[in-house]
Amino acid sequence: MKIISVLAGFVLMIAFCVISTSEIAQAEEVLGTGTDSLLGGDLTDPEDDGEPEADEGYNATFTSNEEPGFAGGEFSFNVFDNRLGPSNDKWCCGKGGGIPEEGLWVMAEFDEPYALTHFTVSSANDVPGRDPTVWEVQGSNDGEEFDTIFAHDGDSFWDQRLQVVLFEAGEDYDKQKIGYQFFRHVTFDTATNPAGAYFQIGEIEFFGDDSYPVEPKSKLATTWGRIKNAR
Ligand SMILES: [Ca+2]
Ligand SMILES: [Ca+2]
Ligand SMILES: [Ca+2]
Ligand SMILES: [Ca+2]
Repeated sequence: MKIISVLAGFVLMIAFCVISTSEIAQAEEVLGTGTDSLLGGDLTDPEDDGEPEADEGYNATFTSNEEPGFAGGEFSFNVFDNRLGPSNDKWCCGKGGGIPEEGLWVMAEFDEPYALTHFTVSSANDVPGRDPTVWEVQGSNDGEEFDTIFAHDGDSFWDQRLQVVLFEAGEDYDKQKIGYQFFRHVTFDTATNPAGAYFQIGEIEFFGDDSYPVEPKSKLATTWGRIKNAR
């Protein structure tokens, strides 16, 4: 009898451990809301001293296929202005006619390759229906052929405005084995696309490790990126 109850207790203990482990290993983490909840010091501006309106003090060159620029509007580079807030602190609100086949993307190019260790993406201040629902973070070493690092197709991650959500390698996407010199965020859909103003992102932070070499086989992997981009 005693052995049976000891065994039963043991089984219960294991079950409890398994359940709590799966809860601990939860996906993406909400860090909070507002500028103060950003991690800060990401690869694009390790010193957090960038002057967005002048596009100075950044360690990356930014490009985008929609509203490239920081100054004077709700342009795409505002995802790198180190701020969460209304109007000029965000990228909003999408091209007329809806999101194009290639998605809406904003890209940061660095002087050297980094393995993406973690990143944050934050919602902006407008209605939740404008938050990305189908989106990817992609890496490249020539700015033309891209590998998909993280992909999401489903509900929005953000349940509050100006909310900072963290995604980590090894938990939310594969631990990276190669470095990339280019990283971009691509949005393929939102809940309100393509009606009216249908898109927004508050801020993006990329963090990486520069000790990873670019592997030659990454050239093969780009075939997948090309198929994805052509869909
Ligand atoms: Ca800087
Ligand atoms: Ca930043
Ligand atoms: Ca701005
Ligand atoms: Ca911003």
